[in-house]
Amino acid sequence: MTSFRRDKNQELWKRRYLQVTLTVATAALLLFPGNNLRAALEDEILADNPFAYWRFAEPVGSTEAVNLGSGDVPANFDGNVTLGVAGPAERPNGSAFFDGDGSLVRVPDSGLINTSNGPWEEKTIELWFNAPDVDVESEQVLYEQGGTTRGLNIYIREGNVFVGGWNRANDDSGMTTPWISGEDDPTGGNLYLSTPIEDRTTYHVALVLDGDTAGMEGTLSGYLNGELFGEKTGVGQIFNHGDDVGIGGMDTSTFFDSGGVSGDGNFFRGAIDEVALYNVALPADRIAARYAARDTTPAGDFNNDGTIDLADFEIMRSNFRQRGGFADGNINFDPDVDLFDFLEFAEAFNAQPAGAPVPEPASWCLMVFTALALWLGARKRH
Ligand SMILES: [Ca+2]
Ligand SMILES: [Ca+2]
Ligand SMILES: [Ca+2]
Ligand SMILES: [Ca+2]
Repeated sequence: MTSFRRDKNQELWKRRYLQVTLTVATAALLLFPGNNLRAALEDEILADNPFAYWRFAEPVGSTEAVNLGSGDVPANFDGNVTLGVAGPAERPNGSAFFDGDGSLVRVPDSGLINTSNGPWEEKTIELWFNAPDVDVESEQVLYEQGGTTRGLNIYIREGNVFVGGWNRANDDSGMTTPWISGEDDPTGGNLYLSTPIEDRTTYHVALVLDGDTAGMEGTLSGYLNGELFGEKTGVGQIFNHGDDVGIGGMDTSTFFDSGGVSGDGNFFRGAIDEVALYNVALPADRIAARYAARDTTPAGDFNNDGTIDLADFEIMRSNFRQRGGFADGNINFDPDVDLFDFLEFAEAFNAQPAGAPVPEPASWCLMVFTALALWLGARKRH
C-alpha cells in the first residue's frame, strides 16, 4: 500500500469515527435529557393561567408577595412571616414560614377573587404546605376568602386537612343558593371535606369548585397530593363575598365545619408555598400534573452538584444554629439550620447508592468528546 493510499484510508476512517461519535453523543443527549425530563412546577402552574400565583421566593424582609399570575392582585406579608426558608414544593425556590402567632399574608378584596364580579361558577385554589404539628385543637388557616355567609377555605385541625365552601344566603330565589349541605343540614349551605395528614410532611392540597348556574348539581372537590380525597354535590354558584382573603391565617371572618368565626385569627404554624388561584375548575389530570412536577432531588445537595457529600456537610456546619434557606443547609421547612436538618441530611446521605455515582449525561458526552480529541491528537503525532 502506498503512503498516499494509507493516508487517504486513515482520513476516511477518522471521518467515519467522528460521524459515529457525534451521532452517539447526540442520541445520548436526546435520550437522557437529565433533570429537564421533569416539567418545572412553575411551568405546570402557569400553563393553566392563574390570575394569582405567589411563589413566596422573595428575599428576607420583603413586604409584598410577587404575583406571577395574570391579574393585578396585591398580597402583603403581615406579622412575623419568615421568608427564604426551604420550599415544600421546590426547596431552592423558597417559601413563607408562618409563626402561628399573628403572621399571615393579607390579600384585600378583589374583583378577581371575591367581590364585584360574582356570582362565580368555578374556582380552583391550590397550595403546598408542611407543618411541624398538625394535631392542633383549633383550626389553623392555610387559605380563606370571604366571611361567614359565603366563602371558601382550606385549614388543618386534629391531624386532618379540610377544604370548605359555603353560600348560605338565598341570593337568587333558591335557584343556585343556598347550597345544600346534605341530609343532616339541608339548608345550611356549608360543605366540608377532610383527610388525615402527618407532622413534618409536605402536601399539595387543592380545592375545586365546579358549580352549577341553573341549579345545585355542582360539586366541591378536595385533592391531596394530586389525588381526589372527597367530593360533595349540592353546589350552585358563589355570590360576591367580601371580608378579605388570608393566607396562613384568617383575615376577617370565615366559616369552619365547627362554625363561623369573626375577626382575624386561627393562625397557621408552618410553611406555605406556591399558592395559585383560578376562576376555572381544573380537571383531575391538571391537579395531578402539579404533584408530579414537585422537586424530588435529594434533600442534602445544597450546592446542587448532583451528590450529597462533605462539601454539602460543610455548608450545613458553617450555618449551624443560624437562620437560612436550603442553600445554607436548611433542609426542612422551618427558619433554622439545626439537628432536625442534620438528621434528614444523614438519612439522605446514607440513602445514596454506594460507590461512584453514575455520571450525568452531560459529563458522559464530555468524556466521549475528550476521548475523541485524545484519539485525533494521537493520530496527528503518528
Ligand atoms: Ca416557592
Ligand atoms: Ca375572610
Ligand atoms: Ca452536593
Ligand atoms: Ca431547619
